[in-house]
Amino acid sequence: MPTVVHTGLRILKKKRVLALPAFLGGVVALWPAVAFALPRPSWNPGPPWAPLDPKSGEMHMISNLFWIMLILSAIIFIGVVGALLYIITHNSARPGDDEPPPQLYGSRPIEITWTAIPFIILVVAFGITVKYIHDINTPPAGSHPLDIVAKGHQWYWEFEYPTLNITTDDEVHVPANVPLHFHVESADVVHSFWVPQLQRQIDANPGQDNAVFAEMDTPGIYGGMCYEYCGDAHAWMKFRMVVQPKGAFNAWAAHMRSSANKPKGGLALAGEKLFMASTCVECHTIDMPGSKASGTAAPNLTHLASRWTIGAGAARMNMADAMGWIHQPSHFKPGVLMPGYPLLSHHQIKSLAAYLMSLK
Ligand code: HEC
Ligand SMILES: [Cu+2]
Repeated sequence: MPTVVHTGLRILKKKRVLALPAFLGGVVALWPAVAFALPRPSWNPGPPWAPLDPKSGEMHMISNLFWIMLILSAIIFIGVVGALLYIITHNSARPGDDEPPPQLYGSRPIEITWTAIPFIILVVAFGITVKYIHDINTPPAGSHPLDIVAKGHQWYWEFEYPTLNITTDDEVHVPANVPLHFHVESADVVHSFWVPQLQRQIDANPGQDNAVFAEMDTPGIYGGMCYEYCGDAHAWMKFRMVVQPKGAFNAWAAHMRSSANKPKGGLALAGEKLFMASTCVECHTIDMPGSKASGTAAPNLTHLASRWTIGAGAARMNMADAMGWIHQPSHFKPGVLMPGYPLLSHHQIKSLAAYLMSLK
């Protein structure tokens, strides 16, 4: 062996050299565990093991299918590895053996057995899968699901309830124990819609109405986001699904239908005037009688301040972040499709933010 290789191997054997890579490897392995163990605000949930904690009829089916397949695979794995170990320990040559062990060729019963067993397993797995796919795609007979359009935009989700006359963004509220029909669409590129605890993942394709049926069983706040890379700010395309008892949901829906708060005076009133006279109205909608703001290229701001975040999770819902957002939204969300307003004075930005914060 050349001396260089020899010395190299000797150095590698010394523990000190391996300590650093081992330490870095440990940090990389622990990182996600620590990150997800840190406390999160209740409105920003989403542990990575969420699919194992289903909270809707549909997710229960998917979860059951996962466990059935896992157990089936585990039985096969243990069977194969067990047989392998048995054969290795019982049939290998021993010291002193001079003949190879007896060889077996062309046994019909064995051939039939090891063809039939996988065939039966696959037929069973196929049958169960087809049944679950069918059940998941079929709303309960005779039910009239509540229609909700979930439309992906670069980079936020728009939610429309055609029968309730509501359009909102970033937060989708749904009643518990009511069948739902999500119409998943896209306004631009391909996105993917998923709340891991509540419904199956599905692509949002432009010009296509992809159906997801689900019925939520436990009120709570559930985290979702876009699961298909869709451009610069993809990682900030978050949303929440708020599952509420029916009464609370109806109250929310009534509030969403009401027109925007009209400031009585002060900064907020100045902000409203400035907003209506600025380019904001080209992209954003504010629902109220005689409103100039009816743009559809951006989130509906009618009840903005009732949400938890600004920019689909990128900034917090408070004065300071609202001001920062108007001044330069790309500071919070690189790539965002809203222009900054660096030429507005501090006072103008403050009044705009005060107006936005009054839109409860
Ligand atoms: C060219 C179109 C355009 C104009 C003009 C525009 N915006 Fe926006 N705005 C957007 C888009 C697109 C988003 C969504 C950004 C995202 O989350 O990716 C947005 C998001 C926002 C949000 C966050 C909404 C939410 O649901 O979290 C606020 C607040 C906002 N804009 C305020 C304003 C104000 C105030 C003005 C005028 C000073 C303005 N915008 C002008 C396109 C625009
Ligand atoms: Cu997306």
